[in-house]
Amino acid sequence: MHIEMKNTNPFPDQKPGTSGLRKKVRVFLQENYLENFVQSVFDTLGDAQGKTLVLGGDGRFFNREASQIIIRMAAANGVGRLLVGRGALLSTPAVSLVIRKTKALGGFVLSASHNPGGPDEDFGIKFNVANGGPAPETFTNAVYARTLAIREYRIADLPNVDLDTLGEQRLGEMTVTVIDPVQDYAELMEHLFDFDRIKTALTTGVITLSYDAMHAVTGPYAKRILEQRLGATPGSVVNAVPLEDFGGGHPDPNLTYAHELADLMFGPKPPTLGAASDGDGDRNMVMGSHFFVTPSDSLAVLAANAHLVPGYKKGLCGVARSMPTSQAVDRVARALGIECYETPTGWKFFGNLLDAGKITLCGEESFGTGSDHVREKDGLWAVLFWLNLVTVRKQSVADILRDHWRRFGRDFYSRHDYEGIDSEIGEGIVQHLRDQLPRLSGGSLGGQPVRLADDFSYTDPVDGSVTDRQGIRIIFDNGSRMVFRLSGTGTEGATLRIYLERYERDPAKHDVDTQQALRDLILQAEELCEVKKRTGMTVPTVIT
Ligand code: VG1
Ligand code: CO
Repeated sequence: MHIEMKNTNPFPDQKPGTSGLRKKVRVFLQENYLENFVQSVFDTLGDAQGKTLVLGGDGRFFNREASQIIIRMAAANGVGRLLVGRGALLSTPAVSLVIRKTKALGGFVLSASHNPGGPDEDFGIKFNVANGGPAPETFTNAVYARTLAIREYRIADLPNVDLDTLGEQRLGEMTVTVIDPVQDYAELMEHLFDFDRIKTALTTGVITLSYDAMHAVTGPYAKRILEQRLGATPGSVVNAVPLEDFGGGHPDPNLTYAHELADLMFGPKPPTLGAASDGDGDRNMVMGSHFFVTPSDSLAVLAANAHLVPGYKKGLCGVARSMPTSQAVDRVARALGIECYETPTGWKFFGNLLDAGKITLCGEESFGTGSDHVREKDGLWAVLFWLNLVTVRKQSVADILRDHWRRFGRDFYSRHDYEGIDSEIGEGIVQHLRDQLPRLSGGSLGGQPVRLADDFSYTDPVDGSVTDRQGIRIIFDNGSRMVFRLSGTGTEGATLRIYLERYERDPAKHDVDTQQALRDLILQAEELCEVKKRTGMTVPTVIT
């Protein structure tokens, strides 16, 4: 095997965001762009000699070509064994699982997640470490520093590997094993959930299901598990073939982008459960007949009912949520007498808590839920959890939620996104908010006393690392909150996210429309951050 040392020049823009490096495909297609980043990961890893790595992606445009490049670079960097999903496909939670199961050094996930795909759209790459989770900031910061200094990379002069046939191939000193992307994952799910009971409910028609894979990576997983293994009626899984451009859509499971599913669930004959997942399979949206479950509520319901599911019947050791996620799960944790941790946005912050056995379940408002079974959020896992719950509780999704609110109260919650803002204007909005913190802290807004106004800072309780500037939060005396932050996953300009939350104890008021219930807060938040004045936008791009 001939190893080439190629000269290169650094790119200034390879700082990983909330979840890896995401750029337009045309940026990734620049000569040496991908290679620089991958070599910087190898340089940061240190000795990969003889070690095992995992590689897979969500099937978007450039997934296969990028995989071939990474395979040749892995060979040149001394990797002993590389496990690749067939067709270069692996969902994000499946990568996490395979890393853990094979005790690999880590793995590359090729995905820009919920961002659209295709030649004019987005591509992304993320490195997960030995615990199966996204690399922590110490690692990604070191990779970034390396990308700014890199002068050469190593690549083996080898032909393309056949990625469509299962089994082993020899590549110089390295073994490439093409694995079935679904098998390990399906086995783990069978372990965690009551497959027999769910199967009976599905095959007897007690429960009906529609799952929208959005032409992204979970199609093959959902077909195999939901239809073939659990007996859901053929056709229950729709848009199941992964496409390079996701059929032209945003593979983002929310009411705006998963409108096909939303129309069905709010239509004349909805199934018991409706669900969708994103590009790389780590997000989930759950709906019942004529009912949308907010991700924050979903996390709270899973926590409150976990003991009903085989994999969690011993109870939970603790839970965690990202800071902007609603406080619904906090109420459940209090009732269960367990700890609830509040972390910055991004799954990497849950890793230490999971590894240390401090939490069993965790989640984010952005349609992400997961547990200690892997170190990523897991879309299909959440759907199976819900399937298990509706089977055992013999109630509709809506009734499960209404019961939950009666017991714990309801956290009305919504996120308003303003996309494609000029970056400087976006930064300006956040700075403007920061400037007002001293005035707000201990003061009032719209006549309501403010209990706390700050820019969220997190000290990791396991390793003591501090991450600051994670979002402006304004918390009122009555528990209502507004949070502002800029997205770290976009590839064009800035996206401002405004998160709004109000608690309502009174069951007589639980059926109010969410936007109506949050109206005052929404108006105050818009005025405070001056989003309309500064951007000229009159309405949010997406409301979830
Ligand atoms: C968004 C979400 C965040 C999530 C991240 C990655 O980040 O808000 O909660 O962890 O996407 O999800 P941001 O910085 O744009 O708000 V995924 O499914 O893209 O891996
Ligand atoms: Co994702």
